[in-house]
Amino acid sequence: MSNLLYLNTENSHSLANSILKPKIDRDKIKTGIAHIGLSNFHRAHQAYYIHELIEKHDELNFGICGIDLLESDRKIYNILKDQDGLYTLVTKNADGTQEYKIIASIIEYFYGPENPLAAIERLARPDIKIISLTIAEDGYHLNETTGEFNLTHPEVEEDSVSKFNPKTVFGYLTQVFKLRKDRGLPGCTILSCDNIKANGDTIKKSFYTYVEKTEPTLLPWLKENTSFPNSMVDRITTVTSNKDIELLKKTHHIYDQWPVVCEPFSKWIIEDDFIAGRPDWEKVGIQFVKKIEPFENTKLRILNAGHSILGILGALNGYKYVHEVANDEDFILFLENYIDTEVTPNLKNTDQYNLEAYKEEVIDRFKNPYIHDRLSRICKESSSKIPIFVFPTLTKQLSNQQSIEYATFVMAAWCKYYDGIDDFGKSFDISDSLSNQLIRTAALSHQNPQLFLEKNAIFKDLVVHDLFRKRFNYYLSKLRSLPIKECLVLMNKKML
Ligand code: CS2
Repeated sequence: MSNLLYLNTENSHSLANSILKPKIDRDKIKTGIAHIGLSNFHRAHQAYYIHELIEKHDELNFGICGIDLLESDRKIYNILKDQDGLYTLVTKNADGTQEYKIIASIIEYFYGPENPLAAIERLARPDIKIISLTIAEDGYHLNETTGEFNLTHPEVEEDSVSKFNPKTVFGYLTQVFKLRKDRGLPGCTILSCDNIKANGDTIKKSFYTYVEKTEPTLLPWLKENTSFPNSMVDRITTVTSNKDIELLKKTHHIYDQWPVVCEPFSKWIIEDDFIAGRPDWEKVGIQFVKKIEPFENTKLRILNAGHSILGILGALNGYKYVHEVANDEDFILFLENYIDTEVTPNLKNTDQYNLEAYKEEVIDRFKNPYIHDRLSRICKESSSKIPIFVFPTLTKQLSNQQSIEYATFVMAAWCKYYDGIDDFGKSFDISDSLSNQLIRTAALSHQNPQLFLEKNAIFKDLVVHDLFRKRFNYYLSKLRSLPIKECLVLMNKKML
């Protein structure tokens, strides 16, 4: 393709005006945030907000230093290095229009596996006021049964021995704060941006547990010099496809090796507890609250659970994308019934969220046919998502002696999902760190459905509920004898 521009600083000056090219003088930006985990989500969310703040409000003190810690992050690290941290954010609207913007807020990047000490040294410098994280649900290493930090996880154990070549975020942060303390430097805020319950409290508790075991004399200093606000993050961000890369070449003559594709909706609510200061995020629409809990519960139990439910049920029917499932009335009616009957009775309307309106908005977002959000993304690592997104609803309903029918049906469908085959006989891939165990126990459940519940520690206390066990057996036997679509039609008519 002629006059194709490789995305980097030099070429960004000659970009066509149609692609909202950055109106930012990057030389003037100072780093104030280090972000661990340069996921698509981070690039569509926090890095976007910081970009807006720099571009529209001249905030120059909170540029981002990106730090990747996983082997699997090598590719994005290399690409960002190649492209001077620039990438294109493609927002796909529900009416088929698209907006493009080159994001310029990531100004430094480090790759832990290549040079852990360089990453530790960078994080220890006092210009960094916030260390934020998107390390995904499984990056927190929580014990599947107790929900507490898993000190016996192999990587955690390894980190406590080989301290200067850490694998986990806990190993890194310990060395970072040890350096800050020894050098008489100030602490900073640790801001979790993952979809886990009380994400700030969780990382704090896990980190303290790790430090207590490995570096106990650091703990009192940490308690004085760090803060851990809870936050609720929201923007559907999909897996980038080759088509997205090609389209950018065609429409804008840009070769961006990894653009990010997301929906127009974006929200971020944070508890205002930043020990070393923060940007004026309110200017770009970020909200600050005293207690995150009602906002977080609503989002995790409606949006994220809704996603997982459409993902699991849809995969059994051979669907590939969220919008396909969300535009199928039988599936969406089931989801609405689940939300109305079993989720919203345990949530509160807030100034921010009218639950009925929130549900409708979420379903409209799922229906956006242009973002092509894959079910495989949604179902990936379900074993660390379902306990956060669905179990609280089940537990609440059980303790209030209210309906558990829809949630239990979903659990039975989740078991069937690990048979790995849809109702048309086509197999699909399963990607989960517990996949061996889940597949094995799903196979055992053909003889005895209870084995799926009993042999997967994630079900914890749910297993003791006779009613849950009975209904699980019942729905699993139905799902193994009827196609999912037929089951849903009957469920929706209350005839199953
Ligand atoms: C999804 C989330 O991973 C998942 O299962 O539900 O990534 C979801 O798209 C985001 O939380 C939206 O804010």
